[in-house]
Amino acid sequence: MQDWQPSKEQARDWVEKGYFTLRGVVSADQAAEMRGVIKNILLTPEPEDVRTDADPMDPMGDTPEARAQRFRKFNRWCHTSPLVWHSVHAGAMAPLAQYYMGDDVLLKFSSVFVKPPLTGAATPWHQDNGLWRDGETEPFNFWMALDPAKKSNGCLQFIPGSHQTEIVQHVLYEDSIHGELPRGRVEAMKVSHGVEHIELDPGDVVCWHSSMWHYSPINESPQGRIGIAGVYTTPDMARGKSRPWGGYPWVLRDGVLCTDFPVVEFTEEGGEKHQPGPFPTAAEVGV
Ligand SMILES: O=C(O)CCC(=O)C(=O)O
Repeated sequence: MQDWQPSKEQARDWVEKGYFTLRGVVSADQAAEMRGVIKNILLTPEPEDVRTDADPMDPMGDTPEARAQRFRKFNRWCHTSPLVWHSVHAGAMAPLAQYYMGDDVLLKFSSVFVKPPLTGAATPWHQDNGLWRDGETEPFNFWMALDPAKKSNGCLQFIPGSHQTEIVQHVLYEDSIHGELPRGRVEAMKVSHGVEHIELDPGDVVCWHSSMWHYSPINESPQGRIGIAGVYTTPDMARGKSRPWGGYPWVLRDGVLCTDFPVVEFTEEGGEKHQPGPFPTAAEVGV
């Protein structure tokens, strides 16, 4: 595995803005292959049998509307696809994982964000650690575009510098699809810090701190916007926590890339357990 170093600009953005972008982490052809694998799953009949789980943070019920919502996201899927796993999470992104997390790295979470043409739902403003509710600020988060991700089809938006805030209590509004940052605070942060649209081409990546405030709007365009995300953590952070979203696959062990497939999961237990409870409603906390 090759070493990786941020450019001066990336290093500065990481500290000051809380995120940076990288171009062409995988080729456009590799991105197209991965998109094909994901579309095969989306287009397979009875997709509820093949891992289109509800967001585990807030199960959305089993009504037809709720099932349709699940298409916005496959949770914890990337390590079950050998192509995606070896190309990205334990592939092109592993040198960055080593640079930021050290020689022992686990994948805490992975998702596919589907955001289909014309119907793709918004992801509300949130901090990833505001959804995890485990107090962790150190994991390293990334999102790779497989389709072009542009303003027109609902690219990610970030509030630069918002990674320096505390982990804010996330709440539910009547129309929330999962916990979200209090809407009044988001409006105030947008005014004080501004918002940046993260436009990416297939194979480009954005990386961010776990406390970063981010969002994506609905997709009103005819262009779909598939992207894959991952969160890296370490055995030290994972140890002693129950892992409510399932096991954490090993990515690097003693600096060596884990090439096993199926993946090998970190299994050590002990210490304090973490099991997130329900989010309070906005009315309950008065926001
Ligand atoms: O793809 C999106 O629209 C949302 C992604 C996101 O919020 C995340 O990966 O944490």
